[in-house]
Amino acid sequence: MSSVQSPPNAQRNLTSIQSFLLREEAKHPNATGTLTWILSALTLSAKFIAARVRRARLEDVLGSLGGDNVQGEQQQKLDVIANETLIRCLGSRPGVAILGSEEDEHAHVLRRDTKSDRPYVVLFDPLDGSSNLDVNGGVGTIFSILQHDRRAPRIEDSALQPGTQQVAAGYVLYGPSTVLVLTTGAGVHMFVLDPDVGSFLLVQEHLRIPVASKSYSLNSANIGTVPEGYRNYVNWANENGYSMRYTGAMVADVHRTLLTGGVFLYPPTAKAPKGKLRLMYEANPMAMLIEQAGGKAYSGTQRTMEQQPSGLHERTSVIIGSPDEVDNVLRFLT
Ligand code: FDP
Repeated sequence: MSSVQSPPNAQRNLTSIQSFLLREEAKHPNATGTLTWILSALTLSAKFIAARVRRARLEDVLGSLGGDNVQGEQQQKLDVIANETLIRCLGSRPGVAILGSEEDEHAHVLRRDTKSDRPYVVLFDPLDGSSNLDVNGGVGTIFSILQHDRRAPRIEDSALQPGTQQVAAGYVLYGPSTVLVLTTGAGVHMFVLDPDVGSFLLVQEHLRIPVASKSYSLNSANIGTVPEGYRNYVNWANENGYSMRYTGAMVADVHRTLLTGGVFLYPPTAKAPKGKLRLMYEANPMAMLIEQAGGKAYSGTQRTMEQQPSGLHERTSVIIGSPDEVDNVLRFLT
């Protein structure tokens, strides 16, 4: 009698992001489930945005709307679609007190009566790297989650907490596949959207960034106007056999750096003297992810997540990646 053979992958369990989140929640007996609900709203938004990005050329939603956002940057049609999607998905969750988006000047206050519980603040860049959209390049969504700070003088200011206070952070990369990378403070986990099933499936738990890799990522067209230390680092790296990779979308560049190592840099420039990237919904969440994966994240010589923010759209410089490569850059800055 022939025995029934297991398929080759039978040992590997299939885990959807929902079951992963429930499993994590069960590890914390006092958890209310609110954070799980918020993360599930983010995964729903990601599926929605992924579908619109994939069909963008067919649905004629590429190109700019003709207006600028609060950053003075041209708003793409898909920026607006992604922003509305996130607000619609998150706005209905009772555990969210405040939403802050790159696309909107002021934070959205959804709940003022927060005396009896401790709801969350969710900050996001709905579609990062949107200049890549028209050329079918990688773009992404970045998010940061904090607990609502009732002590803030104005409710909107509850978002202005240093990155060390984040309870969760992540990004979604809309590339050849849609990848979601998440941390809730206990490691970094990666999920890939199975478009046929409509579910994000766990592909790797406890990702670790390589300790070093001879690769740097920056817009080298700015090299003439960055502080001298960065120029010296780049010269040193070029003399030492490094390669340079830069897509122009932070999510894609940080994702590559997380998986293959190296350092991603956006230094202060003449055009952006404080740096170009936004502290609250770009630098801080990426810093939390990279640190959770064993890397480092600095803004100049200060740890990114220790900066005290003063505004929702505040900008910062960024040096983020493999611990040894970040140290190599810092050696030239001090
Ligand atoms: P974009 O303006 O296209 O949204 O968030 C800002 C950002 O992209 C990052 O994703 C990216 O790393 C950086 O700006 C690119 O800036 P440069 O074009 O100045 O290199």
